Amino acid sequence: MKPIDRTLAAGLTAATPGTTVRLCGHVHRRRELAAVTFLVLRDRSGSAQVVIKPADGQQTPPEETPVEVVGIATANPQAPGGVEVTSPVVTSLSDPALSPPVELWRPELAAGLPTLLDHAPVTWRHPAVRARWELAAASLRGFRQTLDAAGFTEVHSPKIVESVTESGANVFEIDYFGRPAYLAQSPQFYKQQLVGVFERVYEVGPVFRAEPHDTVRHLAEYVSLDVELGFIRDHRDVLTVLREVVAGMVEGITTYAADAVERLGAELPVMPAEIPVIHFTEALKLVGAPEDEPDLAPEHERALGAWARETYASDFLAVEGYPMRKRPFYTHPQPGDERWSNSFDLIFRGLELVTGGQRLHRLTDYEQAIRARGEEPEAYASYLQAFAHGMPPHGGFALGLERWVARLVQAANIREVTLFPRDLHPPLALTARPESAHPDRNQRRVGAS
Ligand code: AMO
Repeated sequence: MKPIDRTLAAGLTAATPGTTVRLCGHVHRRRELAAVTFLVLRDRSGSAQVVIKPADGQQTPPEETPVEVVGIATANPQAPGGVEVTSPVVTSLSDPALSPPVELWRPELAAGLPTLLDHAPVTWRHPAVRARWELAAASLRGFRQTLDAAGFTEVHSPKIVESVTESGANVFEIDYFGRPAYLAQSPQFYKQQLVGVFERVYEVGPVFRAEPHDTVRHLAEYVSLDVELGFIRDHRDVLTVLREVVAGMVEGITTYAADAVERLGAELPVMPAEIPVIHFTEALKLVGAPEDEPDLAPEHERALGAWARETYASDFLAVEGYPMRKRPFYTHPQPGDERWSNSFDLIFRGLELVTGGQRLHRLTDYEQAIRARGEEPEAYASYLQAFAHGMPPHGGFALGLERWVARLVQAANIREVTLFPRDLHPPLALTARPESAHPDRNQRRVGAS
């Protein structure tokens, strides 16, 4: 891409003193002293100090106004980065900005979650808040790079779908030209079908869950990082790929978001050479849960996370063999004991981050599994076509991006790391009169885990 004639704040240190530079950004802070005004300009790379003297005859627009500053790069050991801009011409690039709902120039943002969310377009501008998404973006780069290098093809599947993929209840129904359809709960059926085409696929995209509970780890729309691959022996092969993918995401962060890591004080996980694995039955014993318990509760996951830390010095623990009765119908049973499945969850720092496993791949097994649920295979005709025409043994997983970042930065609530969260509470834009019409807004998003 042809560079634009513009010096970024972070590049100011490299500018030759005495030369003219042109910076563009928002007025981050305006400090008017008796003899001089300091303007801190913030752009995508960082911030720079601009010194305005009365003789310069310049007005300083209010904080957050976007501006162009043309001036002289001047060495000053006291300035951040050792270089500042003097004798500037400051031009507003828009109308004067309204005073922001929170003081963005303070190093720490002193705002509660409701303020943060209700003013998201402005509060995300704070460098420490922005850094959270920088971790997400760098993780995505690492995710893609790892899979591209391993022969995967990136795909995009429809988000308006004809059937429920995960479980019946938590689905958004929509009107599709007079017929019922759903917002996709996952790309599950499509990624499997595409294994028949590409053998190895991945998708990064939104998924929709009409989760009726208001918790700190559930969103109604989140970003799902989906992977599916053919010719596996069983779910352990999938776990091997998962380990490499998560290692690649960590690598992406260290390569592309080192500043964000430092700003947030985020502790990146050290990847174990192999992710420790325990069976579901063993996990229940470890946490003292009854042996007929069908799933792990959040407190069980926290206890298992602590156990993995102590026992293996690992932030990760895979639990395999979840009961078949709790897993979706496409799940492959555990050979030799069909009460259990060849599926797993990956717990990261005490929170379920990933679900994955081996899938059924024979048409007859699907027909049986669908009938066992009291449904008819015809309802899944287009999905089942792939199996009728030959599908290899395959499996995959899905990782929730927001949960990943939430655990990296130890966020108490997943909404803190989500750009524009969708949850039980209607978004501002969909409400008639934002604050007053919704007296519950300030109490929202405080649910239990
Ligand atoms: P599952 O439904 O367990 O599996 O979802 C996979 C991962 O997605 C994240 N996640 C969520 N994140 C935020 N809000 C939610 N409401 C939410 N629900 C799930 C979690 C979870 O581990 N098709 C399977 C995956 C597969 O087998 O490939 C599936 O969607 O991090």
